[in-house]
Amino acid sequence: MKFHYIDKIKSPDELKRICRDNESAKEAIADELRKYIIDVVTKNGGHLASNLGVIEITLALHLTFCSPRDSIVFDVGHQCYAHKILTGRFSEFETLRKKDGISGFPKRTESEHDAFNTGHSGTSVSAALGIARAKALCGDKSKTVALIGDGSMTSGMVFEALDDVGQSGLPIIIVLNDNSMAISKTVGALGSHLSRMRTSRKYINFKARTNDVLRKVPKVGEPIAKFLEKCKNLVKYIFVPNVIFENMGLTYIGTVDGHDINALTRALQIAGNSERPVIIHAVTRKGKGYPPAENDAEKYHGVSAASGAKKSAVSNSKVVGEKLVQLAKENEKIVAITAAMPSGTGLIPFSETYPERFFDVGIAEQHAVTVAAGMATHGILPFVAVYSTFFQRAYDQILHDVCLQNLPVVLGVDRAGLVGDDGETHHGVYDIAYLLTMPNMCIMSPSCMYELREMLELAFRIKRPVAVRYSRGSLPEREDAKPVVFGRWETLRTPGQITIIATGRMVDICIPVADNLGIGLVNARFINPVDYEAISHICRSAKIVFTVEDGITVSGFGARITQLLSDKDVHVYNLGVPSKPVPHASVAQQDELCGISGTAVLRKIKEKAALHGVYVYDSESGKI
Ligand SMILES: Cc1ncc(C[n+]2csc(CCOP(=O)(O)OP(=O)(O)O)c2C)c(N)n1
Repeated sequence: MKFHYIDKIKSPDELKRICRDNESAKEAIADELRKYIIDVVTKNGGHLASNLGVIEITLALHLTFCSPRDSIVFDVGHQCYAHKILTGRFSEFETLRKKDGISGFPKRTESEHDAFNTGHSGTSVSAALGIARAKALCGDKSKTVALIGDGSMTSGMVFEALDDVGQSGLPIIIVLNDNSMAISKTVGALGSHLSRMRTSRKYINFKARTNDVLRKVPKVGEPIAKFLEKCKNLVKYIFVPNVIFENMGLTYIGTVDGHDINALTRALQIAGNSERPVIIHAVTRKGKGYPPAENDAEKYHGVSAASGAKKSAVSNSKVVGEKLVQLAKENEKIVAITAAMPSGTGLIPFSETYPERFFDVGIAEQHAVTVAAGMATHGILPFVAVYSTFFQRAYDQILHDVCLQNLPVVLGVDRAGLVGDDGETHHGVYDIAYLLTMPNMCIMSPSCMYELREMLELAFRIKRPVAVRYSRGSLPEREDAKPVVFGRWETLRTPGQITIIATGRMVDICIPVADNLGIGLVNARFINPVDYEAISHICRSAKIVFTVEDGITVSGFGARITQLLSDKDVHVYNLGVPSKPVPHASVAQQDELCGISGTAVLRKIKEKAALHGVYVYDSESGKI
């Protein structure tokens, strides 16, 4: 692609210089950024609509402030592409989300302009306040800005942060990017409040114009205008729905057209000169400048590589959603809860079939779990569908509100395991480790679609806390799968001197390995409770046991098996995700990196077999 400006911008200073010399350059740069982002995201996959919506805000931020001295914190961070391009990463942007390429989220290790690593919603205001507090302690007068969407504003942590911002009085600047969308439409009372503010603000502007007109009326006009001026605050509080931010101690500026660079720059300058916390309410259009994304911002929130649109293969989430509709038909107590991700978690069919039994609570995973617990105390059977990585937020709620009370809440732990190009903030590799610490928690781990469906059914029957963890994408259909029985594993290849115990997605990877080497393979369908009978059967012949999981090995499933076999004369090796961040790449590349791809598992087994003097026959190479 050919550009006139953006390929030459190596830093925000360069951007400022170009725009100082040429007033019309700003709009041209915005256009070029849009074209470049659409081009790369269509090829590599990534977040499209959100990034197109914040191009003018990003330009205004860099034209007004001096990054990296002034800190810009991106909430979620999925909308940082224009920022990356403008801060010296123009060429690298081609490698977006590719192995060894640049990340789709802010990374402090990638650039000094990335003030704080993000990926999960609702952290920016707390992080910005932390940065501002540190600066205040060090006498540093530079500015701190948080850019946050209206969807992320619904996160509980943001309310905690605003409470603290208000009491701190520190001059942080919050830019609220209000496009009235999270991934889907923003839900909740705050969303409605913002939408009322959008319309009421027009009223205030109208009021100001009325004053101007009145002043021009001879004799009576001036006194009436003055009276209205005095009543300004009164008028505001009568006609504007309660301005929540001002009541919390922040100065509110809004609404501002979020695609008008000059208006944004003016608002940011005013905010930058303030000694107090300020919130700028910018109204934007998600997907701006790309009609398909403007018209269907949900579909274009995240797009897959090459096709430019989401894949249509039958995903685990879709299968879960369909099964849930069927189960809900048979049992009217079943309800479904999502934390702002009805489409990603496959719950759209449920929401359409049973709207009165479907609850989207906003980006509020902690709340989703406790609300489910409350419902469960009154005979309801809630299904809470959340991505594994976001359930991390609800550790205490799962433990304190669900497990200690042994309540029948079913957690649909979606995107469990490695997730690929979103990278380290999005992997679902911790859930086994943290769920294993919880009393009463049953953890099911399907290896194929049949098990996934059966486990969901079982989960509602056993009336206790249950987590069904399923990977991103699609599990295989396995024709020979045996019926699922609570707490029982499935023997796939007869245990011998060497046996693999694999779970979830790893089972399919291990089948060819076991066949190739002629060794045992057991499908650990239940991570808790474990199948003691199967373990003792394995131990009768085993010299070496390999556990394989797509979760962290520290405190994971394998660690549990190692503990259980500690008094047995058997060598146990845990294969899984190491306890360090796994960078963005494809899932296959990440499997390889973590040593859980088919070839890596095979390599490891041969190496350990040789070490312990156990002979294996490699049917592929024909060698012992
Ligand atoms: C804790 C958490 N839950 C869910 C998500 C998934 N997620 C990513 S972006 C997004 C919507 C964010 O909406 P908003 O902040 O309004 O930003 P926009 O995309 O509209 O610019 C959600 C729910 C997340 N990143 N973090």
